[in-house]
Amino acid sequence: MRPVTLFKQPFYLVPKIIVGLTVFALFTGTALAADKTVLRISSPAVKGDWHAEMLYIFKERLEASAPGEFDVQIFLGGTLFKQGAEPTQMRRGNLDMALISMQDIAKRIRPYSIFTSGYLIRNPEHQKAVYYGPIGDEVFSKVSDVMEVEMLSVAYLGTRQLNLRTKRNVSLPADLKGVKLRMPGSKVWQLLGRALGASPTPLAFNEVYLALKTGTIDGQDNPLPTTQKAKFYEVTEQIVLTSHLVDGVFLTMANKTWKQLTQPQQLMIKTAARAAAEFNNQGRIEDEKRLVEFFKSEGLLVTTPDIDAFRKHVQKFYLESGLSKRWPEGMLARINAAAR
Ligand code: KDO
Repeated sequence: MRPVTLFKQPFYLVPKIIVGLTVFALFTGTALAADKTVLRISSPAVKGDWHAEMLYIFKERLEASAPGEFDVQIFLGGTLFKQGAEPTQMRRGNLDMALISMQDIAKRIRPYSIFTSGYLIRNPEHQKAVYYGPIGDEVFSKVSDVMEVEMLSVAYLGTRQLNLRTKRNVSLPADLKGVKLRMPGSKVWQLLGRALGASPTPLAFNEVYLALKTGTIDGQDNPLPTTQKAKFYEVTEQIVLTSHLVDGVFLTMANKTWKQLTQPQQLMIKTAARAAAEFNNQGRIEDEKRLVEFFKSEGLLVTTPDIDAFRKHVQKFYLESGLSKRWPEGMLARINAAAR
């Protein structure tokens, strides 16, 4: 009787086959992953904020339109690179994509500080008219030449409003005298803080919550959806609806990465980037309509100052600042006249 031997061979073979298949799958899997173009995106945005969520829409759309070609990896909260470092990291070849701002761009291309002025862009539609028209064509090509970054789409970041740690009567810019207002860390941002009448202090976005909580700053400015998603309302008492900057961020790709792609791939990336921005815009605009009620329900005081007085003060401040002397000839009129 040799029944056992009957099963010997299959039992030996099964583990071998499994090991063999696993090794094969691992190798082919690795090969497939290696074939994909990895696109790493960095942003200080917090999870749940619209411009963070739009990155997942970008990933979804791109990976669906080019199955197996791309592996989009998203890093939020400034965990990969800190706020403001993205353009340099893209130029150095350490990062493929980022959301960058005109304030980032104005650090390298000084005349573009014009796009960072308060009370200039009027609303999200005007913003699109500016950047998806002849002005945008000119700006995008200059940014590509100077900063080695391809501008893919513009996303409405929202309209920036003041958010104060303790209640204060704010009707005019003079009422902000001495208020330690956190602004992001670059010269043009600091100028905006001064133009509003406050004492600006630079701080990275991801440190703002703690600074508000501990009282190292008196306030911050951001669009309402960000003030909600970053939970700044938990550590502040008032929102002042100054509406001082219709803000935007640009989804961008390092030229180093861009140039390695085929034309059809570039087209798919632009299409996905535009769709992602549109998703952001719709969500954010809706949120801005409903959030005043939300903040009130959370116990915050929401006030509206004399916006005309703020507008006049801020515009005069920019025109009289040294920055405006470098603005491109005729650009102010072109921006004001931009329409779709
Ligand atoms: C901020 O630091 O206040 C700011 O709103 C500036 C924007 O340009 C952008 O960097 C944004 O932060 C981040 O994406 C976080 O929302």
